[in-house]
Amino acid sequence: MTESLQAIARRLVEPGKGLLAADESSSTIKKRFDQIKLISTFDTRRDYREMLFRAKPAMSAYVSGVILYDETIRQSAADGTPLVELIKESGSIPGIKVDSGAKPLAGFPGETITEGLDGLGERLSEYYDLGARFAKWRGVIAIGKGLPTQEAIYANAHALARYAALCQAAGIVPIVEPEVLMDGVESSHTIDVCQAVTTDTLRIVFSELERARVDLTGMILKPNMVVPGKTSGQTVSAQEVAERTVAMFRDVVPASVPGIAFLSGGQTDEQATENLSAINQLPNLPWRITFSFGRALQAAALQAWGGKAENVGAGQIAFLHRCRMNSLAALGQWQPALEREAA
Ligand code: 5MM
Repeated sequence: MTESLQAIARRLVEPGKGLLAADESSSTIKKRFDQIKLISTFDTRRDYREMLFRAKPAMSAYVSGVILYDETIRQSAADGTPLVELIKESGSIPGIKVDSGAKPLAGFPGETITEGLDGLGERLSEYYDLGARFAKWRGVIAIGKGLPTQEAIYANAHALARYAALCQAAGIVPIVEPEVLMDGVESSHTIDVCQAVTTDTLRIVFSELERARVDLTGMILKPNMVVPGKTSGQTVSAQEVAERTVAMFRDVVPASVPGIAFLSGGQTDEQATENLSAINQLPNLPWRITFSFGRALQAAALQAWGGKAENVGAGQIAFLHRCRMNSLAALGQWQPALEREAA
């Protein structure tokens, strides 16, 4: 029986579970592998992702879905098992990044438009056949002098809405990711600026989603948290991040959206977890709020693995730890002492 969009969306934000964003494009995964001095090849990318997807205790207990890159959804483990099967065996849902990246927006220096709409309908049916039940598209909004422009926000929101409508027509749950960067054209902006720009962006995104007749009950929002720019020097508590982020959502995110799954955006692992936990401690949240982290779930595992077969177990333990911490955060139950205990 075909599972409804609503049922898939609800499974993605099941209490205490969240998403693993493992959809780094080839150029991004190369940058990650550079940090451990590992050459990025078809096989090393497979070995790395196989290590994560075979981390059964982490995957089964804490990971509701995995966002894959086009290469990965077609790849098999060293023993020939398709990686998609490993994900499904752990009870997690395979998903796919379907955008083809943020490209310069003509006429708007410093701003980008995410491409990938041409032929998307056909690609989505192929991905469905390959096992994907949800997809992801990331629009990127940069803060800078005079930026973002309304044109860039509208163009990206419009593309996100067209993508989301195509996904739903193909039986695939769209994850709608409008990311306001912590380090865009500049990174010295205050938390006030982040809040104003993110509010504006989300308002326009939801207005475009509604105009495109996207069913909000069959999608997941993947936003940034409201945080200061990376080099602002501003220190804010997790409580403040949480209050500002949730106040913004109450203003602009309809309660019919079943789930919100954050990106980590370059926050440290622990900051992202602490902020998520503070958010989930706030009362009367109409949405399930969880993680869809890339770096904040993978960085420690990547370091522990270091590209060596003998370190697969250590990489999986590091991955399990971050998954467990973020699961607790998704329930509002994370404590700093738990990080120290593990260390
Ligand atoms: C995993 O990174 C994704 C983007 O990859 P490309 O830039 O190579 O296309 C990214 O969309 C990711 O899914 C989200 O930003 C979440 O990752 P972080 O690291 O921000 O939690």
